[in-house]
Amino acid sequence: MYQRTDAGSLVGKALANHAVKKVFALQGGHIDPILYGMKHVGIEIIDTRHEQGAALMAEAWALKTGDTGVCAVTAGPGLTNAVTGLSNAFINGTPMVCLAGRRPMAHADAWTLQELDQLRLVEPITKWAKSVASAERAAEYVRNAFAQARSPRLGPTYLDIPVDILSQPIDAHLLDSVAQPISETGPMPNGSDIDLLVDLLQKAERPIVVVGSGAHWSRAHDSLTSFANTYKVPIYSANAGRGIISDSDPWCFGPAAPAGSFIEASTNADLIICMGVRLGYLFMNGALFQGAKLVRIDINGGELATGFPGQVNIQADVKATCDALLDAYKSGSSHQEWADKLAKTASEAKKAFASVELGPNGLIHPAAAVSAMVDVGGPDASYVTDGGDAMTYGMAGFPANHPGQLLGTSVYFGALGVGIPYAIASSLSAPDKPCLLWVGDGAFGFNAIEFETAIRHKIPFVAVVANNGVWGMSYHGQGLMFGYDELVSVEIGDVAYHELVRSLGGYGEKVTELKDLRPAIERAIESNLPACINVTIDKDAVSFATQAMASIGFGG
Ligand SMILES: Cc1ncc(C[n+]2csc(CCOP(=O)(O)OP(=O)(O)O)c2C)c(N)n1
Ligand SMILES: [Mg+2]
Repeated sequence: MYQRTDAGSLVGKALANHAVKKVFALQGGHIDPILYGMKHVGIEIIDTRHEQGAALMAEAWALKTGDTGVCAVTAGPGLTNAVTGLSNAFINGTPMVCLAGRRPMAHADAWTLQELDQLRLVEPITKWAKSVASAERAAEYVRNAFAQARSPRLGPTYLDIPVDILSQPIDAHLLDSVAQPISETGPMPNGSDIDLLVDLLQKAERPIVVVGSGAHWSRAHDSLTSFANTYKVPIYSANAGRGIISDSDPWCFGPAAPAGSFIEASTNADLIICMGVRLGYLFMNGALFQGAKLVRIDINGGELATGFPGQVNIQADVKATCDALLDAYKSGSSHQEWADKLAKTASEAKKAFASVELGPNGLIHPAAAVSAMVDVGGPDASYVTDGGDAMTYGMAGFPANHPGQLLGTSVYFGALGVGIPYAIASSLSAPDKPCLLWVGDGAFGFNAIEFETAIRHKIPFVAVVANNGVWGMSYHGQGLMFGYDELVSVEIGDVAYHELVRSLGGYGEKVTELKDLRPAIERAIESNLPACINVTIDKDAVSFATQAMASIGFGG
């Protein structure tokens, strides 16, 4: 029996005070006291097969719930394996805490087990990185790790505890004085900024609003929806901002991406208000926004100063800004004609997507597979997508009707492999809904062994694999930029992914005909097991996003 009261007990108590219910972890002797500390306060540990999976699941848990995700990894290689997940969260601005083990302080620089300069490793990929200085102060450090993760701009923090400090016995009374979390409030907009925004919105003839992850983290769902319907402004959403206003809302015009009506909207608008959205290559480095007055709103001043400049810059929380705009509403100028025009383009694009069936070689087109998944999953399922071309079709075709409903490969960090860990955390956070993952065959490979984690923990989801036998975005990127006559390192094998999953104890089927796909997905959902539908996809279907990227010199 583990009966010690130690720094691990303080960590467990501090996590419980922060309402942490689940932690994603992979065991190591350097973190055993933390694992026991968490277990003793009733925190469920989802133990993974690779620390990349643990870190990505923690990030996805945060993206789904709006809370702070937590992972725990062991010293040295445990941490190096988590680096991709931490970097992904850092670039995405997702709040999470990575707890790590570390070699004993007393054995520093003496060739002990799993020695590494961990702080220097994580400094560029975390907002805040510290090592606990004494056993008694462990809970104080945990509290700070959460507060730092949730201060503008949000992101991952890192805390390690040298194992000799971690396992040192402490006075049990210290558990009674573990402090409560720091409360959060984002910066409020000031009155003159709101007056200016109201004036701009009234005078504009063709306004649009683009919302990003900042809208998700400020929990702006209700406020943004009321703002859009009151001021009657078309809203486009990106990244974790997808679903902050429901795709089914009449003022939501879908993703801020080269799909639907966004290009028409952004290149013809006279006013573009960006709320909590990072302006980088996703918006063609400013080329899409050239004709409009650009207003940027973000909780972080540094973010406003990065990327292409706005003519008006407001450092404020998205929800607080929408609330203040609603309070200040006087009378609206109607943007109905402009909105109708955009709605027509959006609905034509939707119809075109839905009508696609086969690719140039007569095999299933990725858009058709995505449509089949939506037919079965319906408007409320959890959707995840990962891959190159595959992901761009998923992002264009899946609904985002509520916050966190749709997760995908980070458009800025671009790390393939997030799909399976994201799907596991998605299913875990919304267990009453089916969870459907649309994943490239290349992207599938990185974290495929996490199917075993899902099977062991009984976390069902259906991975539909876009099996085109190539790193498709790379294949077409090279083909479009350098010619299809000479390609390098873009082919992968035709693997029986469904049998791989079956061998682990999951459900699996292979599909080659479009008519068989819907029933196969239905059977996979009914199995209530982690499942894999391996679909033969036409490799010559090249997405619009890949073509747009190749035009600015990116080949996947
Ligand atoms: C971890 C990682 N490695 C490599 C890349 C480069 N890359 C971008 S897209 C892509 C191809 C993705 O292929 P797949 O997952 O099969 O999807 P497809 O494009 O074929 O639909 C590659 C290799 C990356 N973005 N991330
Ligand atoms: Mg592929």
